[in-house]
Amino acid sequence: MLHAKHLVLYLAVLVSAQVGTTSATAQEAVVPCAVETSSSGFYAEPLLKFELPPFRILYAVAGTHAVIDTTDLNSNGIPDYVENVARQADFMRRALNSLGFRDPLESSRYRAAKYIDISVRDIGASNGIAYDEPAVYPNVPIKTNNCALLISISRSLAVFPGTWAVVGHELFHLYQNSYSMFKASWFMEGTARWSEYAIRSGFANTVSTTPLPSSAQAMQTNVYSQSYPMAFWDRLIQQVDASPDNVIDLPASLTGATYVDGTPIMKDTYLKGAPFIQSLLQGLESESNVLTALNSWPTYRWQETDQKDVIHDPRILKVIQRAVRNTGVSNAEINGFLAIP
Ligand SMILES: [Ca+2]
Repeated sequence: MLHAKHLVLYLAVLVSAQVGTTSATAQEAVVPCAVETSSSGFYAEPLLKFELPPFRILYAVAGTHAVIDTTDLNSNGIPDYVENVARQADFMRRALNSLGFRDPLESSRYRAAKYIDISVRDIGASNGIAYDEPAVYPNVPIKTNNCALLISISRSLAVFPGTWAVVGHELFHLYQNSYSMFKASWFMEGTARWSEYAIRSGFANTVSTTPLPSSAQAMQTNVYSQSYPMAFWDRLIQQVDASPDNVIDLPASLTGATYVDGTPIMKDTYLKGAPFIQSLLQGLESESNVLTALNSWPTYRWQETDQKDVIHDPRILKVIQRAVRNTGVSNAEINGFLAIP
């Protein structure tokens, strides 16, 4: 029995290796969009829509989901709040794509989606929420029966846009989800917080002086069990990206992008670790495909509990360690981290 089981697992790995390297057919199959036949998409009509393709900002100016701040400096009839949500999303998408990240709409998982819909609405105490399944909403005419990814942004962020980066943060979640099915908070929130620094001042959350973990126990305590283990991510990125100036090179159309009131979206040109994070996401995509095959899980349809299962934590660590090794950086601290099982 054991032999038979091992054989099955081995064959599964071979199949997945083929999918990943030689057979384009399986990877390029478009996964059909879910159809939410009975859902109102969170809203009662009528809704309003502001388009900055591929983004569609859905909002209301009356009712329980109405945008609170209706300032309209450019007098185009659209609350600047709504335009600025679109502008931050558009900036973040173009910045990430310029840095070499793959657009979610170009990914195998999300190829059926045509738009990224951002609902500005009442989401209680949350500032933003990213959803990982694209959908069609036949009961919401303003969505025009098109398959779309979905983000919700609070209608009442204080003094938005100011120093907010929540729209960019939620969009980065769609990038993460387009690469892999892993949704461990320590990885998802940690690297989404990292991405905010494409918008926010500085190159990282903190200049972390806390050495990297060097044991599985330290990973468990300081990283796996945390939602935002920024000391870990900041330290890792500062160790593997030795660029002295921390400047990212983006086109003037991005560095000069502004909100409606003329303030710059990008607060400075500093960011660290973009090639590393990109390499990490690519590694997680391969690992995600392997695990799908190993477990015979439906492609891009893992159970939610499997997506968040802590059993994957050491596997995600292996992918991080591989990405670190590929940077070629070597010192006692890095080597200690790389030795964690
Ligand atoms: Ca306006």
